Amino acid sequence: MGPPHVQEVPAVTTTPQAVRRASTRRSTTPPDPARGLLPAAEPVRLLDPAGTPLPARADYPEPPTEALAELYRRMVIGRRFDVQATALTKQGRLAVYPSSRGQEACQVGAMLALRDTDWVFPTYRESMALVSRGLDPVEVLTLLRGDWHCGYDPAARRTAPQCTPLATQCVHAAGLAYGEAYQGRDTVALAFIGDGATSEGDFHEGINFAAVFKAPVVYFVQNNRYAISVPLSRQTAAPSLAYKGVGYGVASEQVDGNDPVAVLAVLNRAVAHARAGNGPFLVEAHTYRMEPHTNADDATRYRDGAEVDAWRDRDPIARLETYLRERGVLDEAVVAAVAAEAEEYAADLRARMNAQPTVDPLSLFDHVYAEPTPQLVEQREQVRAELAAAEQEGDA
Ligand SMILES: Cc1ncc(C[n+]2csc(CCOP(=O)(O)OP(=O)(O)O)c2C)c(N)n1
Ligand SMILES: [Mg+2]
Repeated sequence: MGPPHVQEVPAVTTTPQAVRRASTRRSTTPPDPARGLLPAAEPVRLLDPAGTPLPARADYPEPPTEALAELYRRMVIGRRFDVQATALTKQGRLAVYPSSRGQEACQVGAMLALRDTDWVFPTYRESMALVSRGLDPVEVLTLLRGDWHCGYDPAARRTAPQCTPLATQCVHAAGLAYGEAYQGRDTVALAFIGDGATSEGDFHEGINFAAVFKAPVVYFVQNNRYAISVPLSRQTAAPSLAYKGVGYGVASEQVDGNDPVAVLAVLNRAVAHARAGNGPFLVEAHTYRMEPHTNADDATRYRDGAEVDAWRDRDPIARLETYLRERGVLDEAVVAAVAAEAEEYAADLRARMNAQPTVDPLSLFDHVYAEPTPQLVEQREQVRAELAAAEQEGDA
């Protein structure tokens, strides 16, 4: 998680050849003809809950060791970030924080499967994913602090603002991905979405458009079993949320979302499928939200402690750590060094979040329209005059 850097955006190449290339690219990973578009009956799993490797699979090869070591490092830092952000709500430094504790394999695995030139369409739950992508954590938390709409530059970071209106990002991702392919670039867009939000119209409209126009989108459903207090059983009667892709002609798969190795393997394939010109791919990750919906929610009112404890035993970080220690990739010294790095990361975040932000009230009028309307110009002038008068009064 180095310093933020600005990703260079390649020049637009709208030649007829480029358009033809985009529309005729062919798959390197066609869907299994025996299964068609159907997801496997069971979620893909490469490690058992204790971290013991399961038999290797030709369709989902294990990612390289270096990628797994990096996955571990970013998951540890991601969890520490998440704990720190929750603490900042209690100190009044953040208005609200939706934790993704327990979902680290999904949050970090998705980012590792993408290139810097790919686009991410996050929801409010994805702060951990964004810091794991290398975005500045203070910029990521700005929206949740409530003093600005979005703290980072979406175009420069190829990361859309975190979406609170459920599923709207599914439509944005389809449009962006279609536009990129149309211009001959092999960009992939990954849209995060929750289990509950797959009931929203925008999810269906977005995935249908992407399927019909072969837009390179990965729809990544984090099924964390709840939409605030509504359990999955009240959300769908389908055997799996992955079936929602099949109806639109989209290859779909289920994965154990607490198995970091499997999450990265499945997303690697999904991204390759989309990048090769086969259209969208839907991945449903079975995972669990360990914390309440946000700090403003009391989860004990709708789920019992035994359920939460059962998921604690499937902790994704412990699972990967056990496996990598067993393989000799991690030892005591590396684990301690990663933990120390995570502490440093949290201390830096604390210090910077504790500095009182100064926001120019007039900036409220910026970025609403490319060209401000006459009404906005008038209102801006009114606020400016009032602020100047107040300042004069203060001086007197
Ligand atoms: C269009 C819309 N309707 C309702 C809400 C209120 N709301 C916020 S989060 C949420 C639950 C979403 O659950 P899920 O999609 O499973 O995502 P999770 O929070 O579990 O990550 C609801 C209903 C909203 N933000 N937007
Ligand atoms: Mg959910």
